Amino acid sequence: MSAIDFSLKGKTAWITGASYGIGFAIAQAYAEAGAVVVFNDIGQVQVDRGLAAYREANIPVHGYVCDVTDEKAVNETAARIEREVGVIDILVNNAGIIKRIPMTEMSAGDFRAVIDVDLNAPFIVSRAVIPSMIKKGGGKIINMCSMMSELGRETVSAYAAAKGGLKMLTRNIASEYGGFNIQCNGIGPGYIETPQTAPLRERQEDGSRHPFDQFIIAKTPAARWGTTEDLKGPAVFLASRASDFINGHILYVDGGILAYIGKQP
Ligand code: NAP
Ligand code: GCO
Repeated sequence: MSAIDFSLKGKTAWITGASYGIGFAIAQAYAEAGAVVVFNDIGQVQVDRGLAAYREANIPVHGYVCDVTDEKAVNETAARIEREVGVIDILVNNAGIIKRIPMTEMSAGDFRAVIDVDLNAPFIVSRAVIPSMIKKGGGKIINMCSMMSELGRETVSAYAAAKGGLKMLTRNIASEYGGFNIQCNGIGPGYIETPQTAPLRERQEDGSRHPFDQFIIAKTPAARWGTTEDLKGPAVFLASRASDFINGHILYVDGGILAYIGKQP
């Protein structure tokens, strides 16, 4: 049996919004797997901060300023990456925001802002890279989905709508471009320790755990939050030849949350 090909050697990977957090960890894993790594962030300050962090971690990367919701900027950045680095073989639509507001108190502008980053942007960026992937003979697109691609909860209506839509966009890209040897899959992280979830883990004044923190511990069979390290292997797998016959799949990396009714209080 031939060796299973998890290598990303010779591939160019663009991870959006990867100055820190999950995107940074995936960029690190891809560099370690042999890929040439590209990331973007919304402004020069953020990109410079990211470049410093990558240098600190001894990870070679190319950084670009690009707001993923800006169609013109995305198309120009995709073309620039292709000129300066190479055709994008692997795209990870990682950039995302969340606004935790009860729906009846949320403005339509706030709702649209979340949809813009978490759903419209993966469409815009994927559309910018697919033509060159087709010319090159194939590619990998990985969309950062969520527990909220499957579940709702209070205060995250916009985010759940976006991530549910992103699940179906993933399946549709797989359906429409699978014939061009493009595999489009999603990763659905559980609750991961990053800046995005920091408010849900803040210690209370009496030093006790945040109620939501305790809730997630009870909802997770592993009785812990995930870390960005937990996402590295799944991300490399979905970017590698080892997953060439997987398409339209959302790989939940959630410690078992979706399978578990939760620990009895
Ligand atoms: P994070 O810590 O908030 O980082 C998000 C990144 O996206 C930041 O670098 C941010 O840059 C960037 N970004 C936001 N808007 C952007 C825009 N318009 N253009 C370019 N970059 C933009 O988030 P995370 O926890 O690492 O999550 C990364 C992805 O995984 C997101 O899609 C999130 O929804 C998803 N996810 C997270 C979890 C979790 O538990 N953490 C679980 C499931 C899914 P700036 O800081 O400069 O704005
Ligand atoms: C929340 C959290 C979640 C996580 C993640 C879970 O407020 O419920 O932010 O949405 O970010 O998406 O998979």
